[in-house]
Amino acid sequence: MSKPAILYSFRRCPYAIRARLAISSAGVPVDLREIKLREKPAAFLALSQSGTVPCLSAGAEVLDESLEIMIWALDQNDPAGWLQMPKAGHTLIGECDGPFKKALDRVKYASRLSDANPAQDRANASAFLLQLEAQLTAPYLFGNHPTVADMAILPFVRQLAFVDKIWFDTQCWPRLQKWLEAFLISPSFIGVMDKYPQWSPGDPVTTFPE
Ligand SMILES: N[C@@H](CCC(=O)N[C@@H](CS)C(=O)NCC(=O)O)C(=O)O
Repeated sequence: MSKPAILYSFRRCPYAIRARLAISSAGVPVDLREIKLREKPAAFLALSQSGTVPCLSAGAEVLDESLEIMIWALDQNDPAGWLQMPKAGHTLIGECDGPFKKALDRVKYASRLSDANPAQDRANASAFLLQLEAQLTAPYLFGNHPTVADMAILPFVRQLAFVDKIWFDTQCWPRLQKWLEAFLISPSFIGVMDKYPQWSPGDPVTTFPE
């Protein structure tokens, strides 16, 4: 038996959450190493070119991008059919990771910005959310079952929603609100948000999913 892949992760990071969601759906066991971004372990820095989480080491392969990690897991096993997604899903993920993430960071860290413009930044983030609202004619972005796009994007929508939940909940995007609420109470999401102690070299293996 080959050794399980190692996943360096950080519980609250939306990129790491999407990677854990796919690994959990695939049921491909990995050795999870929870790290702190302010205290990155040497073993992680030696592996990750970008120094970002998630980072997966599988044999000779190192995957430094959350989307690659999702595909790596789902290519091995995809019981829920997350890979059955039209091309438009990749476009949506690209918009999430590009302009939306930029707007999200500006909303989230407004107090740190010298040129903060909360109304404009919220409007920029909302443009993507309204696009999702229009797309959500079924329970998920592309029909009745979730795809990689849902699971890649939801952790970022969650992050924006919780910057100011009252504001988020009072906007006119009912399908988006329902989509997020269903995700937040889903066993898939709850199952990847367990807390793990910070990893140190020599610690016993933490198998994820359990
Ligand atoms: N391109 C990467 C981006 C991951 C990323 O930026 N993760 C953040 C945490 S949410 C990070 O590790 N930042 C490095 C740091 O804060 O030092 C991916 O999709 O996996």
